[in-house]
Amino acid sequence: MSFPNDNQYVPVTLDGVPVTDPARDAFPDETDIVGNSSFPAAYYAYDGTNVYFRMRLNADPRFRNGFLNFAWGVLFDTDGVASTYEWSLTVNGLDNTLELVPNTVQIPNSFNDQAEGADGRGVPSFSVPIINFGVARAKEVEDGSAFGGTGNSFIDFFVPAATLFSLLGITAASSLRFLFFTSTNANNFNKDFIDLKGSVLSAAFSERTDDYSRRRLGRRRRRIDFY
Ligand SMILES: [Ca+2]
Ligand SMILES: [Ca+2]
Ligand SMILES: [Ca+2]
Repeated sequence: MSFPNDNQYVPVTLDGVPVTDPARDAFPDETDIVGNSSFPAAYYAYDGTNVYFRMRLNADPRFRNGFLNFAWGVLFDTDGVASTYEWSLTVNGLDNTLELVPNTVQIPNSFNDQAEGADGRGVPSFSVPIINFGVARAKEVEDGSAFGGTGNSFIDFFVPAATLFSLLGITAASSLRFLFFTSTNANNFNKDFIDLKGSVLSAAFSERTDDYSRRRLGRRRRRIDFY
């Protein structure tokens, strides 16, 4: 299984520019999302088979043949109501799994709204072990970004599109918003959030994916896109 090339990832945007995040607003550095308009903080990609996500981190999140005991992930707004998220996709460094969990009891505009899972106890609807960095990996950035004073790293993870689409109840033509985060564990969003404007969840979600395609009309289409 291979990941897209760097130039196949699409920057996640908000207000027409790539999402950003300051260095050293979360500790440790491995949970510190970083980025500016030149070095986007988050990306996605879709190749027709898998949907990929990428986040720029201050420091390398790997430990031995897995990840440190933190969590890195993305919240999805699928229903167009940006004050709530519907699903979380998380690299769970404690269990070394990649998990997709529904947020069945929603608290509007709360950053402490944990994903209950279909069973009400946080059990993922989809969970796969991370073996040999197969579905989640990290690597040093090759674009030279060095927020926080040293070279940064990307964490990359992906899910099969068929799984993501059926669980989230969407299609490749659906509109999504993303909110990337890091945390102490998979059920507690307490480290870093992308681009937290005004401390309101509804203002922190990225633009809808159909806004990306609209803005790209007339431009050369990327090889990997939601459309
Ligand atoms: Ca940060
Ligand atoms: Ca929502
Ligand atoms: Ca909840």
